[in-house]
Amino acid sequence: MTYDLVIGDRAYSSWSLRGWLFFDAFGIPVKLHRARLYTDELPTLLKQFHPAKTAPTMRTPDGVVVPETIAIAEELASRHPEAGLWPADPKARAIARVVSAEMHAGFSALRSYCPMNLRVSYADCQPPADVLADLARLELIWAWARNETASTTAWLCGDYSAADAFFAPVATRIATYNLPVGPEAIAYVQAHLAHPSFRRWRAMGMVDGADQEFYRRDYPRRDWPGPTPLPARAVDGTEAENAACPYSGGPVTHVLELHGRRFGFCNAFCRDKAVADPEAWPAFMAIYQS
Ligand SMILES: N[C@@H](CCC(=O)N[C@@H](CS)C(=O)NCC(=O)O)C(=O)O
Repeated sequence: MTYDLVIGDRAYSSWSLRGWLFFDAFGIPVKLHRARLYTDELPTLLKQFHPAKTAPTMRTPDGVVVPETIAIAEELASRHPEAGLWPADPKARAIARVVSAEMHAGFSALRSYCPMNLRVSYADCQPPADVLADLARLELIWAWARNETASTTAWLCGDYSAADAFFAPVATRIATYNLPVGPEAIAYVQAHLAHPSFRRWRAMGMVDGADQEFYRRDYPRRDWPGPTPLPARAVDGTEAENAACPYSGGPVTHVLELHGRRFGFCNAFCRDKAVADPEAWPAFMAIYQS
């Protein structure tokens, strides 16, 4: 028995990203159930998770249904104290909880004007005053958390904690919409974009279904400001250096090419998420570097 987690489209579902980071970034195994937003997939799937209405929703190995991101974080932290979702130091832990709670309840102007979209980056979105006010508040509480906890890492309260997972989607909004923030906040955004779990989520989000029209904006585009992926591409055929898929060990059915070399995978999604960001996948990089 393991945890189950209902998620929405990876490119767009900011709350799903948070819920998933509580597992992936803290080494807790989970089985995912993905439903496409703006279809009946999510309500249909959630019938098995009564009384949940939103993604993410977790089911614990003993069968308790836990929707609401903050409840998922708290429940996992209680059940897995060794995973370090909250800082061990009492003051840092309190501060991590404060900023997470404010994130869970607030920043509605930023969230509605700049919905998360991991597939694009815009040069400018002309943020209105209420969005700028949300950004100012974010910069204030991020600096406060860092100062109060004397954090010497890239993160808010020492080591990466659930508080940082709560702000990962906000960091991506700053990246996607090129929002005006100071150098400390930009450094924090860059740390998120380079975080291994986040890179894996975004790589999957790049290939996780068609674009959702609701998130389309006509702002001028720029390149994604995170790490530049290695130049892989999907190719036809099944001929590859490796006989078995690096993730499942299954037979090769889909192939990518990287720097003139061919590597195989057991299905299109596994291949395409590696094409999107090869370095995000340690099992793939192990065969690439061997
Ligand atoms: N307060 C909830 C918000 C979750 C939420 O709004 N999730 C969105 C996807 S990002 C959703 O499920 N939307 C579908 C709907 O509301 O019907 C939480 O903290 O988990």
